[in-house]
Amino acid sequence: PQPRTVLLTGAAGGLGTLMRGLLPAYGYELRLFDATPIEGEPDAITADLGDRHALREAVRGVDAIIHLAGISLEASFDKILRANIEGTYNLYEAAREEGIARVVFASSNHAVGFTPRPQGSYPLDSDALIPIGTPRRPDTFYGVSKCFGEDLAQFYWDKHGLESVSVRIGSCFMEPTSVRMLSVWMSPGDGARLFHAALTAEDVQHSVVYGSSANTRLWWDLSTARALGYEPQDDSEQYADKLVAEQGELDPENPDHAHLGGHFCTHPPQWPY
Ligand code: NAI
Ligand code: 15L
Repeated sequence: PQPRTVLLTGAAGGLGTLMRGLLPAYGYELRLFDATPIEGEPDAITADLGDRHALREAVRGVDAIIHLAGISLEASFDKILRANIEGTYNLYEAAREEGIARVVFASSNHAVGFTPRPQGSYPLDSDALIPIGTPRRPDTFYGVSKCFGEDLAQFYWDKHGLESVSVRIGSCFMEPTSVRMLSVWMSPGDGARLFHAALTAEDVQHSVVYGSSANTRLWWDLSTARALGYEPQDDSEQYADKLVAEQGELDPENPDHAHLGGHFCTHPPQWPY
């Protein structure tokens, strides 16, 4: 049966706010969790992922979890360690203790960000698309933390039978704002469709999927997402003329454009940070 009550961590963030708007239409009752208070949501749980007691109470009694909370961009290793590595461990451990059946984990394309960008004319041939099993090549400490989260999800399945879907999200915003995003954009509507599929597909064990719309300029293989029942409805191509006119096509000579992760591979220029 479809899970009914879902804990949404990171509910105050950009993606959390979009999903708060869209997921209730699928019949979910959301319990909200974030370190940042959410205006107009008096029942939201305001707590840090480092607070194991609060996390365990937050998890208690839900049917599933969508885990979005964490640092969503590059940061110092110490910050990433606390929020994304220890925080995701705390979340999984609370889920195990409370017998939660499934976690949908917000991984990122930056887990494979140093993968060379596929070249060729769009749409790419299917054998040019980056497969889900491509070796992981994180482009940041942030990307390393997403690799850790995927491994933790696999470990909790193998060790404890706790199922997960790790979604390597591209860019989920209202509209794409760069030429790179034309390839990796996930419309909010498709994001909700993919989370719904990840919550309801049977026997997912630990599945890893790319999260994007059916973009004409797609770089990766969506077949593991489609295997969950995901049917993307959107394509970023409607934004292509405007973005290409403003920014030009991706430049093979520009290091910011050489890899899947874009400027995450080249930023920040100063080390250490
Ligand atoms: P965001 O930065 O807007 O939201 C993250 C939320 O997590 C914030 O509300 C923040 O308060 C909360 N948070 C951070 N550390 C916390 C902690 N220690 N305890 C409790 N709450 C904490 O990020 P966004 O864009 O909404 O992304 C959500 C998730 O999806 C993140 O895990 C991000 O890495 C992942 N993701 C998002 C993509 C996107 O396109 N929006 C692309 C790829 C991955
Ligand atoms: C991510 O992982 C970030 O959380 C998001 O803010 C975007 O930068 C996205 O990747 C992207 O690659 O565009």
